[in-house]
Amino acid sequence: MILKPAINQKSAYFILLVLVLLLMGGNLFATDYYVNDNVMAGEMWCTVIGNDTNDGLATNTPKATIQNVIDTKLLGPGDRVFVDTGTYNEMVLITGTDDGSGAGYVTFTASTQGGGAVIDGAGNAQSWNLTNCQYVRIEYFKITGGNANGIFLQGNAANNYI
Ligand SMILES: [Ca+2]
Ligand SMILES: [Ca+2]
Repeated sequence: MILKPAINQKSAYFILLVLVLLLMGGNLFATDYYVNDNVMAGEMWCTVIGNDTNDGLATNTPKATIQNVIDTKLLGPGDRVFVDTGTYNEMVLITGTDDGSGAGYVTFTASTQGGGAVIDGAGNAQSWNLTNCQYVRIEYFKITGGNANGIFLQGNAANNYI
């Protein structure tokens, strides 16, 4: 009889806490990823060259390609992918599976040290392909060599920041 109100109050606080955490949403559980090519020269973050068998979660375990981060991880609001100095010969395809939301962008940030991060689209139709994805931010990249389109947006690709 005495305990019951106390338990109910605890339950109320717990529910309130859960609601606050839910409202904070993706940003609370946001993850940073790191990518580096196979050359160490003027790196901004990474301490070793990249390898797609790495988990990409730390500066000493970077992945080698941006696409491998997208393909092996589930990106969501607030997540950031730091792409270190170097040249990346790939077409980066981002879809709604790995996009952000009104709660936060998925951000791809290039190194601004040394020669920066260059997406070399040679041999690919595009360097970046955003298909049916929203709230993706792409910043500081240098884009070269794309056959047709440096950055290609199609489908419902609104609210992106490039
Ligand atoms: Ca994914
Ligand atoms: Ca590098």
